[in-house]
Formats: sequence, C-alpha cells, structure tokens
Amino acid sequence: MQICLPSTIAQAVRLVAHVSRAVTLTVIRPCGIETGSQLFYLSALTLTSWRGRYFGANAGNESMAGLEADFDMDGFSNGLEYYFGIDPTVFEASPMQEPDLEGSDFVFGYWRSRLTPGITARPIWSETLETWRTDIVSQQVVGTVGAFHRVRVRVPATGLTKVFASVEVTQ
Ligand SMILES: [Ca+2]
Repeated sequence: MQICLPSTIAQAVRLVAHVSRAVTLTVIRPCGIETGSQLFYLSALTLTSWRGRYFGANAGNESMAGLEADFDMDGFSNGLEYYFGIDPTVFEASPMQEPDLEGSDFVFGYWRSRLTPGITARPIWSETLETWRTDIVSQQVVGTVGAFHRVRVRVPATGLTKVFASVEVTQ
C-alpha cells in the first residue's frame, strides 16, 4: 500500500483580515495533483476581542485594557496600539516613522491596521503641544501589506516654527 502524502501546497493561503472569499488550494502529491477550493468567512478583530486577546480576564478592567490606558507605559494608549496593530502589553519603539521635511511640508509615516472596527482615528498636529489641530493636515495610504496599510501624513509647515504630530483615536 502506498501512502500518498502531500509534498507541497502550491498556493499559500493569504487572507486579509476583513476579506471573505473562496481560496483555491493546489496540493501536489507523488501520485498526482489535487485542486480544490474552500470559502473562508473571516470577521475583523473587534476592539472587544482585541482586548480579550491581550488582557484576558482583565479585558473589562478600564485601567488596564481601556482605550485611554497605557498598560505597557510606552507612551501609546491602548487605542493607538489597536489602531497601529501592535501589542499593548509590550513596550515598543514608536510606530511613527520617518519624520522629515518635504519642501515646506512636515511629513511622517506609520503602519496601521486596515480594519479597526469600533474606533475612528485621525492625524492631529500642534505648534505648542497645548492645542491640537485637525486642519490642513492630510493623510494618504501609500501601501498595503497583508492586514496593514502604510500611511503618510503631511502638514504644510510654511510659516510654522514647530510642528508636533500625533494620531487621535476615539471610540
Ligand atoms: Ca501602550
């Protein structure tokens, strides 16, 4: 009796978190090639399930798992960590990257989760760190990898002496 175990799976299953679709798999065996498809139903990681994933029995504890809490004390609230798609229990380097001047515009980038149901987020900026503004700032998705978008934020800085920028997350 010959056992015909698969030697390779020709097509890896790569699904973006919010995409439900049929995926065709091709399995190559020593005795032949088999192809089939399967419809995968996926649902986005909600804020509630995200809190459960990282905080377990403490998911309902607002001082640990709440949107404004900063459990790992890395300077980013849990809401921001959910938005950025990073671990809220591990102190990590800032997800804000590549601050620079392009002409007279202040720009920076970051990776964010493609889908974050339950929250809204927008870039904000300030000259003083006291008053945060949402005018004149713009953002653009400049890339996509898996479940993440690469975002580029731009603040026209003509006439400004300082620009501080962040992202505001609200529920
Ligand atoms: Ca944090």
